[in-house]
Amino acid sequence: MKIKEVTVRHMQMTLKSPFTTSFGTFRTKNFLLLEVKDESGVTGWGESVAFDAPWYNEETMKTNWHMLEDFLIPAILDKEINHPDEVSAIFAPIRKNNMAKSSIEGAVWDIYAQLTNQPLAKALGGTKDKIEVGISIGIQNSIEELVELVDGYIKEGYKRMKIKIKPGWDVDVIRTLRETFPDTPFMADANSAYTLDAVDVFKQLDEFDLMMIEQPLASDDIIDHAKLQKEIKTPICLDESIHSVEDARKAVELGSTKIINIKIGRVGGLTEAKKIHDYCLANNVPVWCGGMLEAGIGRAHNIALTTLSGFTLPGDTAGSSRYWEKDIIVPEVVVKDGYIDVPQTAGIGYEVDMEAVEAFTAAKKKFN
Ligand code: OSB
Ligand code: MG
Repeated sequence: MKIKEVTVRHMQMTLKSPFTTSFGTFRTKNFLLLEVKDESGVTGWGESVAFDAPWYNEETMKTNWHMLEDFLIPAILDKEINHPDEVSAIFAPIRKNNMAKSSIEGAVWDIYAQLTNQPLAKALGGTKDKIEVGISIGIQNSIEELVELVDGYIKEGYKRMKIKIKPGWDVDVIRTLRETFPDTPFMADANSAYTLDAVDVFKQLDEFDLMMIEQPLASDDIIDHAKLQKEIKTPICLDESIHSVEDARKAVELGSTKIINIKIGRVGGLTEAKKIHDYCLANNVPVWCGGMLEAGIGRAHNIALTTLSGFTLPGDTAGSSRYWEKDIIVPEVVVKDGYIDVPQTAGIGYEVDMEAVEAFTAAKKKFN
């Protein structure tokens, strides 16, 4: 294939309810959506998971636009591409900016799956026809409100509850949840809110049979995580610290992580995500697919990736209605009894709702 045209859109979609992590609150999501056309007119879609502020990592929607316009799109236009794996090689001279790279790489995978007439999940080597999903629950105003939310999500069928924690919203919260819901699989995500000084907090959390604790320490650390893991029983799962299969190998070898949260954008695309999956499968490290409050395109890519056999733990890919009044794909992603059915048509397997896309477009630019 040869990429002939890329349309970049600045999208603006308001979340149904605010989502609060230890680093801030999301209300409206600003992100980039990419429509990529090849020489035969086939269209692939990609979504950047960079937020509008550099809280989660250093990228933003605007740095992504800059990288796409000035480096990534020029690097890929008119190049002969036989397989999407070649995209990461084309982008290799450009350091980091993984979410920007991933947005275009995902669209190339979508085109490749359509050209080879298979679902994206199959093109990636996935084997499942439904995936098991959990839900990530932000910091609330009170424990009572959190208990009520959890109760609702259990009734909706979600397979595990991920609870965001931060200093002052941790041990008491998790204790109450464990007492109220003795059999529910829970995990906690700190988004780097602690240092090793807080080792006692994690020793206390050890009592509540959490599946794992996600990214307790600094986003650029794998040394202190290894020290913390030696002190506690609950498995540590790294999110922010892992940007590549090499990062994954080093963290696993050091004992910094026993489980890995794979986010396609954070690691620079589906090809690298697959490499991390393969490494972890070979080394008995369970993985699951993280989320970045995606709209439908990003969600579809996450679903396809999760069909790989090493994704043995429920991910964060909840249904569209958990985030949006109206998503940009048809049908929307639906969770039934804790599972999402994997679409069986070629490409990402969902139709793009162009009317919705236009309605949420704040700006767009075509490159060819
Ligand atoms: O750390 O996994 C995270 C949302 C925004 C930024 C970081 C994270 C999250 C989530 C939500 O946990 C996952 C989702 O529902 O998409
Ligand atoms: Mg996380």
